[in-house]
Amino acid sequence: MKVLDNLMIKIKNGKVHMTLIDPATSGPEGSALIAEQAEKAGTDFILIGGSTHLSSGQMDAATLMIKERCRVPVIIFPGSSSMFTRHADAIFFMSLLNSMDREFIVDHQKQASLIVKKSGVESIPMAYLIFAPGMTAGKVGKAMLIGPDHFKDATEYAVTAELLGMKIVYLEAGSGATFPIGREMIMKVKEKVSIPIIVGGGIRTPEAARNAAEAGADIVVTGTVAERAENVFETLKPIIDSIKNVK
Ligand code: 1GP
Repeated sequence: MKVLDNLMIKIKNGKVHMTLIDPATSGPEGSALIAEQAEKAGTDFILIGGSTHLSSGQMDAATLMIKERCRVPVIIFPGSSSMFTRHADAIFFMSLLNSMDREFIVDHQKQASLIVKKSGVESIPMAYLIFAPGMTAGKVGKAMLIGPDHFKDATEYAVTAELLGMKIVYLEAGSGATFPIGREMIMKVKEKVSIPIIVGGGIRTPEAARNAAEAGADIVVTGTVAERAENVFETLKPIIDSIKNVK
């Protein structure tokens, strides 16, 4: 089954959790370890990537190790055109709609397009919106950060994504954000779009994850919390359980 079909079925049946692993932080071995524990804790998908530049060789090495250790589908979450591996199950072919620089809206995508198409790796069109505080993703992606009460901007971008045919919209506060995207923001965006919403950045507790899910996030992403955890399973299990109970 295609990754997007699988994801849509999961979304119909409840909330979805994705674990973001950045091989630039964890290395191939560490990435595989996190993935294995995250799978045990009930994560639905592994996202591999981040804002730090990685070569396709580094992406290959980490993805192959992850796939040796767990069966959860692996989706590339690229920060640049070279962050691709044919060993992944899918790629979020994404555009940072609120970037000031066309590089992140369409140029990296253009550079990677022929390789991605030829590889046969499933491509999932996704809009990426970066909110304050934005962190490294906001700086690297030269984002015009969406403020906590800029509801109109956020909903307009999200509806634009839907009308352009994108399958998912990702609301990003930035990895390691001091505060996650607020409830009201998620609710306002959810009200206006019918494509699934991913929320991530700064979610470190079961309460924060449940908040995002209750407000309307279909998919909740956590990254840093697992990278920093002494025990990845013990840390992720309550976070994942907290969203799985939300209807
Ligand atoms: C970053 O939204 C993800 O792209 C995850 O953020 O690392 O803060 O969990 P955290």
